[in-house]
Amino acid sequence: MSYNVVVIGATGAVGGEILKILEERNFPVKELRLGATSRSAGKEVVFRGETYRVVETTPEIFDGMDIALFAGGSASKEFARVAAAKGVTVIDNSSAFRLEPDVPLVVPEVNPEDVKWHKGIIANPNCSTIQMVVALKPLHDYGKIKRVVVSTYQAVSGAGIEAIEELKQQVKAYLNGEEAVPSVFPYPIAFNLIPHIDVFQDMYYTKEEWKMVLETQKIMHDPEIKVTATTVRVPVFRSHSESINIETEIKITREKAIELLKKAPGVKVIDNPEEKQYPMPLYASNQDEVFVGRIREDNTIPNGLNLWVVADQLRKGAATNAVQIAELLIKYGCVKQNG
Ligand code: 11C
Repeated sequence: MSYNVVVIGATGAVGGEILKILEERNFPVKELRLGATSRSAGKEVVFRGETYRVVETTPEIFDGMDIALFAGGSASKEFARVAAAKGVTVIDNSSAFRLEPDVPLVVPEVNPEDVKWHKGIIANPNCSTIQMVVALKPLHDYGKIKRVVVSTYQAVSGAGIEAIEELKQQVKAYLNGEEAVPSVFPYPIAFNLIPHIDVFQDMYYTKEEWKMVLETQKIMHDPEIKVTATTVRVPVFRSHSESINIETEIKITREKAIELLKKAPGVKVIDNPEEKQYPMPLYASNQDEVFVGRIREDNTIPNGLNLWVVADQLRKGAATNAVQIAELLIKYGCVKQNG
């Protein structure tokens, strides 16, 4: 069986990855439509050797479609409920619906069954949250995590195609002795770090930091799990890295953590200090696994563990996770066919 699929935001960083991944995973696409803003309408995109013209997103684009993949941004608020009302199953990568009680927030390695209770929209979590929960789930199942302290090192592509260009331009400017003029970010990002992602909210934390708290609790079905985050933009093009400290109810040794993580779906352990082997963004890019290394017990508390977690946030942190959700929906028979 194959499905009519519409991708909204098809020309952006995540939209482009969604198309690549649908193709790579041989997703059963019958008809494909591509929507974007009026600015990107008219652009051409090649999918499975055929050229498709991107059109401006309007309510009509959803007519007769079975699955809508929204890459993120303001189109979700405007059109996701419109699409769902037409019987289209929406997988949404924006933050608009993630905490709505009638919307499952799904990471297939963690809470796959949640897709079954969707009411038309399934939310794809924030990229920083996805890679963290994939790594934490096997440890939580074994030792019950009480508290998480995470600091992120987030690539510029998390902020879109313009941010990638901004880093490239600033590196060139710096090397030419010219001034690096910021536009996407509030300060130069080349040869700098910016401890500020998204807007500031309650208690001087940013929205990105609150996402990591609230989304983790929802995905893990554990409102008791305490998470505190510091999110930082770094001059890396692709793949987010995270330093994660956890405190568990039951002690997890380094050896046990390695054993649990090696068996966990979607995780690849790279942890060989003698050979200088650990995950790094340069090598995680364009891959779908969540890479975990630098696994060591925290000797300042009885049941503490430190981890270093790296993943391609455009793939596992966004597009791959969204396509995996679509595959789960098909597997569980949760997609209405309208075409
Ligand atoms: C970043 N994590 O790196 C953000 C982008 O909630 O899906 C993802 C925003 C989101 O800037």
